[in-house]
Amino acid sequence: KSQLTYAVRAESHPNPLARRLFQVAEAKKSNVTVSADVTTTKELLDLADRLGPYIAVIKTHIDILSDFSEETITGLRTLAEKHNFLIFEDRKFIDIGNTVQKQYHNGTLRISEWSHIINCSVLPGEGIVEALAQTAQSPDFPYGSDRGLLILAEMTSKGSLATGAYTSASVDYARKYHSFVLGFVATRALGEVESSVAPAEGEDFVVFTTGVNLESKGDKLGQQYQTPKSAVGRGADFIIAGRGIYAAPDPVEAAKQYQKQGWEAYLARVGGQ
Ligand code: UP6
Repeated sequence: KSQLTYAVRAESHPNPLARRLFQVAEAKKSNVTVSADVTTTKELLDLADRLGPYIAVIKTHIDILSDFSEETITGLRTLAEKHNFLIFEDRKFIDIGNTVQKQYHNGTLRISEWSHIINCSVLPGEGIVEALAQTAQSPDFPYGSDRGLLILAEMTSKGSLATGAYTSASVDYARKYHSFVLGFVATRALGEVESSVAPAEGEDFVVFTTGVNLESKGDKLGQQYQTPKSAVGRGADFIIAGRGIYAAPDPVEAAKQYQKQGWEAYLARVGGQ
């Protein structure tokens, strides 16, 4: 796990979107990603506007909206600018390269147009990462270096099979496609994981950790939680909380609390620098 501050990482990171991510965290003193798993555009934009000041990233599941439209896209983009946060569409691409290229760029959801960060599983093999990188790095792609990929290297649900060789392959492909891969969705830093690809000098993958909740140990469908402190201690650079924030009696108060705890844990990890 990184002992460097976000400010240092923002200066030295080779990837422009990773630099921006760390700049946002530093500027807002927040490593919180809110998982805004609501089902209407109005609820989504309302949450984004109210929580905007306290978060670094908003994570969407755009395909759970019952009324996705142009208004959703315009609203998200406007609020991302207003509050200086980035957008992460948690689509978890998992298919052959030819299909994911079409799901990512254009299509009904037009994900490439509005989402800075996307993620994929490496279950299909290396080709999925190659395909997404190829689309985003093609000369015709209009959003250039403002887009990046996280590899879903582990999952928080009970009995997850995203372990062992799967997690190792995640690290391999992240290293191989490091110009497009920002890092991982994982429960911990993965620097120690066995990999057949040698790390580049100064390798600095960003770790996003889901399953963060202050109150609860899990849900009835196998979700397993850890606290912000535990997640950041294990290497999370960004903590992702959904129900812990949006389903709290006062989501703004909850967001502030996760922001405080996430930031204190980060300061402790970097040694109060
Ligand atoms: N998510 C997980 N675990 C994973 C990967 N992704 O929970 O391994 C996503 C879920 C949801 C959010 O799809 O959007 O993170 C967690 O929500 P919660 O905090 O309400 O449990």
